[in-house]
Amino acid sequence: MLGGSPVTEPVRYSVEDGIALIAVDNPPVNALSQAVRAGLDAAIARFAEDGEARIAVIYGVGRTFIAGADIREFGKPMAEPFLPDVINRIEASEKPVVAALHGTALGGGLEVALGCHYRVILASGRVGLPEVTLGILPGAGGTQRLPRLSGAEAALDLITSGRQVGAQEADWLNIVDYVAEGEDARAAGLEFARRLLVEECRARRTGEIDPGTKDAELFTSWRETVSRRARGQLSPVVAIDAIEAAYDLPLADGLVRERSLFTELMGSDQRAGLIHAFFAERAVAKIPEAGTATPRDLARIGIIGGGTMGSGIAVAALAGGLTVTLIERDADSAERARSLVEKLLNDGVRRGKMSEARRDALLADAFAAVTDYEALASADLVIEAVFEDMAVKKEVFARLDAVCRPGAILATNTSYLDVDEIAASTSRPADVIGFHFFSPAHVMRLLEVVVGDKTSADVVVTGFALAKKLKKIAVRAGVCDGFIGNRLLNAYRKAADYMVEDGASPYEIDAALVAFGFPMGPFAVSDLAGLDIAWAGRKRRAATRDPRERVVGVADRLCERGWFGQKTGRGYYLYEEGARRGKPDPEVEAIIAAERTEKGIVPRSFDSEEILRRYMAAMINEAAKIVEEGIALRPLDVDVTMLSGYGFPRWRGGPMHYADKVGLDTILADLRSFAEEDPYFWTPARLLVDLAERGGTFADLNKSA
Ligand code: TC6
Repeated sequence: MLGGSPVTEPVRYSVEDGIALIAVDNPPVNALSQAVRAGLDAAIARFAEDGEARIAVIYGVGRTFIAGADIREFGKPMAEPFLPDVINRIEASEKPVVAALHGTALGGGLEVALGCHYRVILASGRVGLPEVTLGILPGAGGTQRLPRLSGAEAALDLITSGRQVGAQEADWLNIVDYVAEGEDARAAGLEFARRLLVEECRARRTGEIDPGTKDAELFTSWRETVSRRARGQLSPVVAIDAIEAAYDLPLADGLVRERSLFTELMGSDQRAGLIHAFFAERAVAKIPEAGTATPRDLARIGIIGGGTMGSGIAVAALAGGLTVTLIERDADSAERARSLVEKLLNDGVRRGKMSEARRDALLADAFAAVTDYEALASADLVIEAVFEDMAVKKEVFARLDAVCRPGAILATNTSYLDVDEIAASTSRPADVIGFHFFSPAHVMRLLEVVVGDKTSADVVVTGFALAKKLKKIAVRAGVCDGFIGNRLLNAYRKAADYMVEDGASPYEIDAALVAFGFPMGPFAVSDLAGLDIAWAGRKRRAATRDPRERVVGVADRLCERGWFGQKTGRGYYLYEEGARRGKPDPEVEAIIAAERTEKGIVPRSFDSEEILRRYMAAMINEAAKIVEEGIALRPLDVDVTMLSGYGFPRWRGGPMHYADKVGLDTILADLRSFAEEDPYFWTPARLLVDLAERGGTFADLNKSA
């Protein structure tokens, strides 16, 4: 423990050379719990009374300054003292108060700093107001003080995006006064305070700065841009109203306006959905193997196959600090893979994610594309990303089994195939696992870690360690056709196909789902992914298909014409030369009409509400089966899969969170009524029936798991 007597447990007060040191010590991230707020309040009161202290420094103990409000308190009644009042009292101090920032000063943490009179930050520090990503807005003066320091444009940018900025940018934006070298925020704060004392600097209140005249056009254009970008999410748009109040109202009234908008958002379903997503993304790492096994070393990895997927994985691995050896079948293919990797790295340089020097060093020292499997003899992990065919995969695994060292992990990137069957074809099934990446693999955040019957616990935890290195979110999945994500996709795609055959157009369905918040509808997604991939899957499954299953032939008819989606210029949509957005295609509608006629189906109309109910019921029902079978550990694992891999609108929290909100009894009633037409597809999952009948929720299962 650092010196000083406790004010309340997580905040300590001490004095050194006339400088009051106010230490916030609330691991892991110094969140502003009620005890921290009370502690800060008491510390500032004590500082006011303390004749010995002429200036105060607030700093964070541990890895960060204050990372924001305590999110666990959201949704519960708020307890005094309220953060805005604490910050107002800090700002009102007659003697100067300095914030010494390090780590990530976020949300309420940055708002505390903005209420201080001076700010110093370590060069490695970052700041941001990420509240909109949690469905709220900075509710402790951030929307009023940031524009006063940085101007309207910067405040609009930072607050509506929630993006973090590094120390240097924070300095340019006038958010901080000084960037200090070193690793010690306390020391930097002390040194800065000493300078301020020498220069006889006084308390300097952000709230007293004149924000200047409002540029009404700027606000109009930001409203347009942000409404478009937010696509149904409220908080970024509402945050603009709060920022505008900084120009329309005096500080005190602006703060009241900000608080009222904050309170409104705090009560919203979107806030509940986004907070659920935040905690679910962290909870997915809590897996049974976590406490029982240690990850294996991961430095050198091999990748088999340098297509879109293999090269994307290579780039993600290089960016994560791993050495990559990529194997292709011949020299030309290896050269093509190398060019692809180079192109993706160049894209990273262009977008400012990587320096040219780093790219060059990675290509020269950390990457090789070769043809000889022997190059993998010392690899810690090999990920196979070849053609989705069991025989091809088994052949690759046999070769890996022969060349890889004992203890090397052999992973398949299959998106549907049986990981246990692949593992059984090797002499080391305990070392075999599925790592299902999503395309483009260097961008998409999801990694399904598919655990086979024989996969050992340390291989599983290594999968999670790999995801962390690659800045991805790992979700543990069991073995079944499609694991969590693609199995769900299969189910809701079928529901969409059934609606098409019964009378809806693919364009109506896509429009309904875009209105719900998905970036694209399922038919546009199919066009993007390539209809040929799903066609191959249907052919593979045809022999084992249950005769009771309803089969829609529309996609086959398109594929038979060579219409595979965007890449061929035609799929469900028609793509003009080079266009990424398609247009509805009357010929597709004619093909659908012919299919209906052939089956004697009289088309009926579907409104967007029915489209949504059927689509979501299919998704939720399959998800319930996935949880019931233990393929997903908990409902929240399904939510994270859909949020980070399938474009489910984050502010809706994922399908299971959404189901709880709609009510499981409502979903069950829908399923039972749809089951009257097609019991094979719509019969409700046992788990869903059980939960609905006893008034339970998926959230209950998250808590008890
Ligand atoms: C706000 O401030 C509003 C103000 C207005 C008020 C009027 N609260 O992410 P990690 C936990 S809104 C409670 O794995 P990292 C987290 O759940 C808030 N708990 O670590 C995890 O717990 P577990 C604005 C929190 O090093 C543990 O800490 N602030 C909070 O990868 C470690 O977290 C934000 O939105 C919190 N605020 O990243 C910041 N934050 O171990 C949100 C974290 O039991 N936080 N925890 O699973 C972050 O972005 C990141 O956590 C990080 C650290 C960058 C601070």
